[in-house]
Amino acid sequence: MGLFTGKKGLVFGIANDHSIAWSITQNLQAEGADMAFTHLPDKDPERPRMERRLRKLVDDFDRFIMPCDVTNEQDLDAVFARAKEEFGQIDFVLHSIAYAPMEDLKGPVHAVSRDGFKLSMEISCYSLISLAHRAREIMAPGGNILSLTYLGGEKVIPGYNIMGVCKAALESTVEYLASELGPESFRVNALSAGPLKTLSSSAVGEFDQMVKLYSAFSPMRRNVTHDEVGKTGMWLMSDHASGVSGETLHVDCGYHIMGAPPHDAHLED
Ligand code: 0WD
Repeated sequence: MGLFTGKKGLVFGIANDHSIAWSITQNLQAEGADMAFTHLPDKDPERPRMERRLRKLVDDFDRFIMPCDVTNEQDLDAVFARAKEEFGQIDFVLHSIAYAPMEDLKGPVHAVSRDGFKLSMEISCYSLISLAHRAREIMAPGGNILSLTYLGGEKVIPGYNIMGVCKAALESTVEYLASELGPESFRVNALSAGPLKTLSSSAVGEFDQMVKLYSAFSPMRRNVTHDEVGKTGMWLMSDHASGVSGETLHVDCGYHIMGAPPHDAHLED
């Protein structure tokens, strides 16, 4: 019997096999979770690239797959209506979504466009609110929501720019949602992952430099792995973490505690 035997949930944000949501999904599946997945709607229905990539990964075990652009209310309503139909109630929602237009992400923050700011906040932060609002209607007692964040929401990480502002808002949102949904027995948490090579992170400036910094600065003198983030994400959503809510849990080999480089840090190549 697995930690997720009999548990049902929705996963938002698998773009491909490098996605953090995929690492968490693999661990959920190994523990017996029953899941449905969404992908970004394909622009060309003749060539459904996003759907195909997701299907390749989850085809053997998904309950259903649906397109969902989180900026589209109808898409969101359709996913939750289908989840209610298929599952009755759900036990967890994984929110692993972020976006900023490239020209705004490149920074500086003071030059971000009004439209770029709105879209980045809408997809990277408001989407959690819109998922939570719908999820609570069909969540089983003890259910929970997990979102993904990064240290750039707490401290200035050069190159992270507008996404840092979005993550600060997201982490605050996690706390307000946890406070509001707690009396209904629901938990809301964030996992703050160290830098991992994915589609999204390849758009963030100085990503390779960040990975080097983690290896040199973090207490464990290495960067975190996809599987470590996957395991901890699964754990946070499991009943083993039933007393944890409103938390931003760092899974970053301890990097976030450092205020200055360790004595043995070598930053050269
Ligand atoms: O180093 C990293 N990779 C870290 C990522 C460190 C710490 C946190 N994170 C966060 C990201 O900010 C994000 O919130 O983890 C989350 C997942 O990111 P990921 O796994 O690094 O990236 P990726 O595999 O690209 O998944 C993010 C997905 C999108 O992928 P693409 O690359 O196609 O934009 O977010 C989804 C989409 O699947 N997404 C949307 N979903 C629905 N509606 C939308 C949208 N409008 N926009 C993006």
